[in-house]
Amino acid sequence: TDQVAIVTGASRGIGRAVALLLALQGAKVVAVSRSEAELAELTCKTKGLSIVADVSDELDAQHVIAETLRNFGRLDMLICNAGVGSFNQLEDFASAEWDRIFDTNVKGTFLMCKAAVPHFKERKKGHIVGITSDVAKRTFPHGTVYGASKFAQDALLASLRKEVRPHGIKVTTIYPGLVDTHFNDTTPGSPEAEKTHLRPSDIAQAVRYVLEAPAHVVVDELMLHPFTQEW
Ligand code: NJP
Repeated sequence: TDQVAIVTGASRGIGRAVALLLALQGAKVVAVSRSEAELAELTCKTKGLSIVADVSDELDAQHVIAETLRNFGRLDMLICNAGVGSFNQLEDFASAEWDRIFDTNVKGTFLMCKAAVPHFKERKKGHIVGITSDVAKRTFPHGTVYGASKFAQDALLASLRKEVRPHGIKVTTIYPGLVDTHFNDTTPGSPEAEKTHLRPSDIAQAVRYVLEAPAHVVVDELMLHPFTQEW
């Protein structure tokens, strides 16, 4: 297809795998992150567009949508994937770390959707896919800040689903368990992680699946875990 997709957090991990798969499927992919060199390398493969932007900055978010429309004339899919996390006992979290996590995971999703929805409404068509986490539906020690951000991101997307459905716009939330990425400063590719974690390509396949649903079907929620993960 010649569909146009924005993928945030595309420089590595899940977002990169989603961008590569959608490009392989024939989509025009707009890859977004703060890392110019990684995006340039990715764009060589996707033959799409890359935009250096911070999703937590309103002007950046607006710029991403405007540049997409200027280049391709339309937007079909917005994949809100950019996210950060860290884990600690509550009293050891710096206040600035709360801001970093909420600004990226919650405000970033809000600002990207806010910028995209008017265009989707105009076309009476569009699909927003949010990559949240299984921790949007469970709690655990050291997960106070990250978990709160993912519950908030999940609530935002669930409310938005009801708000935009009358306008022909689909909202899908994907809840991954452990995925082998650079998340929280980890290094992917260890033999151990192969047994305990999903691969970014597993999430990319899930994104492809929900995007390919026929017009009369919407996948509201999709949760995936490594078979070994108890949660
Ligand atoms: O992590 P990683 P994942 N503006 O670190 C980008 C969720 N998740 O792929 O800006 C724009 O490899 C960053 O790019 P850069 C998780 O919460 C994960 O695992 O260049 N982009 C990079 O491309 C998150 O929502 C696991 O630093 C920003 C990307 O985000 C999503 O999966 C489990 C940005 C992060 O790549 C992708 O994370 C789970 C900003 N302000 C949910 N800040 C897991 N890995 O186990 C960051 O349940 N990025």
